[in-house]
Amino acid sequence: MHGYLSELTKNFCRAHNSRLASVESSAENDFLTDIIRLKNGLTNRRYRSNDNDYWIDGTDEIIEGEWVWAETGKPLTYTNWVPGTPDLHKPRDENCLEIVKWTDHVGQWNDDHCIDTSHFICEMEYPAGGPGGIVG
Ligand SMILES: [Ca+2]
Ligand SMILES: [Ca+2]
Ligand SMILES: [Ca+2]
Repeated sequence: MHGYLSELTKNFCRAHNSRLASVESSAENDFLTDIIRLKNGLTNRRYRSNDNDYWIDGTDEIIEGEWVWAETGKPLTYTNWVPGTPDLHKPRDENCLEIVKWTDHVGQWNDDHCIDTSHFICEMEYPAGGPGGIVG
């Protein structure tokens, strides 16, 4: 599923009793990484570099360099940045958070332009409180 990181995306998640995913642990990130690998048939081999990555709920749009989960405003407690990110190169332009499927970096995080069209991940709480996700 494709969508702008926008109210449209958030409304899609809400319509499915979920919200844009916040990733608070390596276990949760591993869970999503496994799904992304499965969906894309990824091994560690090269994939098409022009393909889309996956938006999650993080942003530093309000204060540059201070990453928070947009839904709650809480700071990120766990991060999994691709080495060299968040970008120092024009950082003000890249204020939204995505999980990438770049070669050798599948499951790591990158900051990117919020208006880019990409996939996104909604998250829904299971009654047991475990990690859950809809990856579109
Ligand atoms: Ca979560
Ligand atoms: Ca930024
Ligand atoms: Ca970046």
